[in-house]
Amino acid sequence: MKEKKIIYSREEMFKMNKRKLEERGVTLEDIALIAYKQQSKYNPDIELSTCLESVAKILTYRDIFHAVQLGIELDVLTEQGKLSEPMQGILEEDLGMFGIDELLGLSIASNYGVIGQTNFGDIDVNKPGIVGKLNKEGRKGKCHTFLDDIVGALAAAASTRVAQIQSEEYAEHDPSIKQLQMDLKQKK
Ligand SMILES: [Ca+2]
Repeated sequence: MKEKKIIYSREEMFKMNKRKLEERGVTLEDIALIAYKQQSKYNPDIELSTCLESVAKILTYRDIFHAVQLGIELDVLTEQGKLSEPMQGILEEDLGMFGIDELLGLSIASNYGVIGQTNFGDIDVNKPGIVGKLNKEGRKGKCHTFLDDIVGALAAAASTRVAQIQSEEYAEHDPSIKQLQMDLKQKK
């Protein structure tokens, strides 16, 4: 039997994630916009491009790749009526008491600690931008049971990552912190 490719490089995982999200009507810019809106409340001088960069980075991680691919696959199979009962009906109806979709989202956001989880909760409740759009589409025949949580979690992760980078930059500008000087060239 011919061996199947199941391990992908980070660049391949990024491209596959981007394509899969786009096939389901979500661009990386849509996700970055939510992260930007969330984070600019605390850091008014952040830029959308920084958020977009974070979204792209997050989409290269293996754990996140598996969560994105699995969640979207389940949505697509549900839309095609290919699951068996009881899951076909539960996912088709986006049963509120189901919760495994939120759990998958939470597993993505948890890569960025408690703040990542809190930011995911905020997006889950308020449904900004593309998350709200997916939610509405879900009530009109499309199945976005997993996708809305995946997208919300990616935005939360990106937003938290931007906050972490900002804190790091802020710390570097603190005059009370002495920078480590490592001149590697002189030490042979
Ligand atoms: Ca959902």
